[in-house]
Amino acid sequence: MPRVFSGIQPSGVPTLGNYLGAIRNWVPMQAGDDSLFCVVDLHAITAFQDPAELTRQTREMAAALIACGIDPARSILFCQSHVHAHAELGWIFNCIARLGWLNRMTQFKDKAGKDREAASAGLYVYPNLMAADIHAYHATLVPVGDDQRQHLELANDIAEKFNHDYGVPYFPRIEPLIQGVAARVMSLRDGTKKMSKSDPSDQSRINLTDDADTIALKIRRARTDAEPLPEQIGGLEARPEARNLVGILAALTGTTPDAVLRDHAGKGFSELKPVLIDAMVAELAPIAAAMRRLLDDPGAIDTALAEGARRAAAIADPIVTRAKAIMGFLPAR
Ligand code: AQP
Repeated sequence: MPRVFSGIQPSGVPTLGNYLGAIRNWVPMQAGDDSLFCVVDLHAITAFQDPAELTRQTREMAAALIACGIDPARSILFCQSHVHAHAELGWIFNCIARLGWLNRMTQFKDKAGKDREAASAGLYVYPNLMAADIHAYHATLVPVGDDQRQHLELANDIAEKFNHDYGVPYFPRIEPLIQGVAARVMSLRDGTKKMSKSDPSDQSRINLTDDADTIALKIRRARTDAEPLPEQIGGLEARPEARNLVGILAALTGTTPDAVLRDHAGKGFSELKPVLIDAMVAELAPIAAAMRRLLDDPGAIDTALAEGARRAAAIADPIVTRAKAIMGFLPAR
């Protein structure tokens, strides 16, 4: 069984995009010490986080993962900053990755925006830390949304260069697992932009904590067009918002966009949106309720994360220590 690693930033409330593109796919991959799910708080601070908010959002993210079905007894659920191996291997990888590789990362360009000079250095080297998150466990299977594909290619380039430079096949190749029709859920306001938890507009996304009325309002207001729906997904090529909503409905109902369109061809969004709202509320309401229950006992969340960190460190520490020995660091006594 390959070891699985994936992470999510506590940079806001998890969205429907995080859920359909990543978290939901993690649930069936739980296999004890071979499945690691991480709240990647070191990644979150690549953009400024208010300290009190970071604490709150980290617990909230852990609660969200448990509410979605990640069971701390059937996998390792932990917080990135609690396991020092991540930052240590991240630094080593800063020295392995080439500037030319990082310059090609499209997510940095998107997130840094126009004023690149003002972006944090952490945002720039973020993919190196992400590579360390995975390689610190010799994990080989990484379930992520489509936006992370390029970062995983870089993680493989880093591993290859390390192995080549030191002449040891130490870090294994990793396989991205990008699943399903909702690997990239788009903003409800702009079908060309991905749905993000840190988007300034709350109307652009569905949060896992949104109640039924909020979900209904956001979907009713979601940008669409006045054209009737075609019979096949190819007919939505130039209609990104329409394609997005059809894709979300397909993901929520466990079907394909073409099957959704077979049921709704010739109809408009006034008919599709209520169906979408019902499917979304049915899926998300139990998650929001479970999150609320879990957050009533923050101590229990902290205890689960502490136990997860202890188990994670027991795997990562020897792997990073061995990498340092390969590089010739004088062993610490
Ligand atoms: N819109 C999306 N559709 C499908 N999958 C998505 N993911 C994120 N957005 C979408 C996947 O969710 C996992 C966790 O992502 P992350 O929190 O580590 O960082 P991100 O990709 O930058 O997510 P956000 O929501 O856009 O966060 P912010 O706004 O803080 O940058 C990843 O597997 C990701 O692919």
